[in-house]
Amino acid sequence: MAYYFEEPSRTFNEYLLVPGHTPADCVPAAVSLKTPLVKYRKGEEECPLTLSVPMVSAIMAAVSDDKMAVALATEGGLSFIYGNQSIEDEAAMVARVKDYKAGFVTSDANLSPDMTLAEVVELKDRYGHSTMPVTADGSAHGKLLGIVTERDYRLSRMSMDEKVADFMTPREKLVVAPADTTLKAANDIIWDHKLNSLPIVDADDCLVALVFRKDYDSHKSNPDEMLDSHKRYMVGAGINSRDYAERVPALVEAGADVLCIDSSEGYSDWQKLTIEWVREHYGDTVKIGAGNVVDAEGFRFLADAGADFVKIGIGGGSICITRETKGIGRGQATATIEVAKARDEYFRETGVYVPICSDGGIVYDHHISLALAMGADFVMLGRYFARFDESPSAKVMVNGTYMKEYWGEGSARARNWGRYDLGGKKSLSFEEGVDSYVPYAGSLKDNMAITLLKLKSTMCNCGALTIPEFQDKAKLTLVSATSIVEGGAHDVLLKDKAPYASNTR
Ligand code: RVP
Repeated sequence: MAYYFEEPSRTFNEYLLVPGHTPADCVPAAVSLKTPLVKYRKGEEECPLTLSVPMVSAIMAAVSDDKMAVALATEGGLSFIYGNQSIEDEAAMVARVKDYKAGFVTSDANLSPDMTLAEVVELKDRYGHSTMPVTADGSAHGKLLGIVTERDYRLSRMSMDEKVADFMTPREKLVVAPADTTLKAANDIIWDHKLNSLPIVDADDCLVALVFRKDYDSHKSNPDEMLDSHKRYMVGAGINSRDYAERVPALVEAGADVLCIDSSEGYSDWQKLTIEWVREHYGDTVKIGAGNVVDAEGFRFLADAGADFVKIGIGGGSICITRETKGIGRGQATATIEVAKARDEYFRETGVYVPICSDGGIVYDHHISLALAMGADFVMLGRYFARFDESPSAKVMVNGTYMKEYWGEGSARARNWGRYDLGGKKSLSFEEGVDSYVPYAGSLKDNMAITLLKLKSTMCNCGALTIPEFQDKAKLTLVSATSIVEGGAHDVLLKDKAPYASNTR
């Protein structure tokens, strides 16, 4: 006979935190959000990899590329570069994060000398940059021939057919600096020569990067930055349970700090074999997470297999339709609570603490607080990060509002069938995700600042200054359907919804 769980499958929306006593010294500024990313012998040794803030970005093409990874590592979280691309492309993205030097910008709007003024204006509108390098082949790292800024052309006086070569500031008039220049030295040159930007060139006079005067203040170091022992940004990478023998070495070589097997359902021999292969070839030096699971059995299987962390969640992602198509999954709150209990039991038995990550289904900022209170060590988010400037997807205007595109890895658009594959004929694949828009929300930095402040404030309400203390002290209650109504604004006429506030008047 089938096994029946006693508890219904519940979501974050069905829970609330009940405040505890807040001591006078328990203020948001005193809260630490540090949390373990990989397993360790708690009480005996330090966790070898700790996140400064408990947020990682999803292993998705619409979310985690090198640009997102740099932005998130700067704020203390970590991105897992998506694995649904060629091994070379994924390794190159990882390498770009490791090579990234704060303040050294690889130009995304570049000109070649035979382009016209019309094309310059078009590129300026598209990228919003007024400084564009001119290289022999029009690429970001071609031989530097000059620079075009708004000072080089006058739209009212010049023909739109005029060639870049005829109005650019040529190479011989530019101040440049060599590739090994530090950010401090670059800024000194900018100040000494009263420049707005400084091209950095290699020994062959090819463009490496640009340093901008306006960025000077924004590159002072951030105490939460996720840096490795060489002061490079840290980055994770997604792998699958098929081509790991080729993909893992390439990612390790490129400098990935941690890997994660990306699968919609991780309680399988395929994951065990993948972890075993990594252990056989790299011992414990390569850290690897596994998942996703939604119950204690699944957790125990992956922990025993040697996973460095375990990811929780099936069917709760905003773009995920796995529960509808296959009838499998579990409410994210219930899954997190049960797996957290299994993690604690495993620790009591073995002395090894295997961190768990609640993945998917975070809609409101307070869902992050709930997931952590329920025992998650960190959370993985897709929709949340997809809304920001730094996500790889296109920003588009839909019905007068800016949106970002966001699609599931199981959608026809991503064609990441491997994530959902259980072997057998590829032609039998079906969709488990959708293609969608999410409202554009601006910069990652601004949004994370608010999210993290809310989290710290909630922790203080519960009398906690650290995440382990929060998990220990949290008191959670289920909510009734009617109390959910009570929890929002109710029985008032909201001003921005009222007829007189409508902009049609
Ligand atoms: P969300 O943050 O709710 O957007 O969820 C993101 C998560 O959804 C991912 O980390 C992944 O586990 C899951 N996902 C990604 N693609 C799909 C799909 O197409 N079904 N699901």
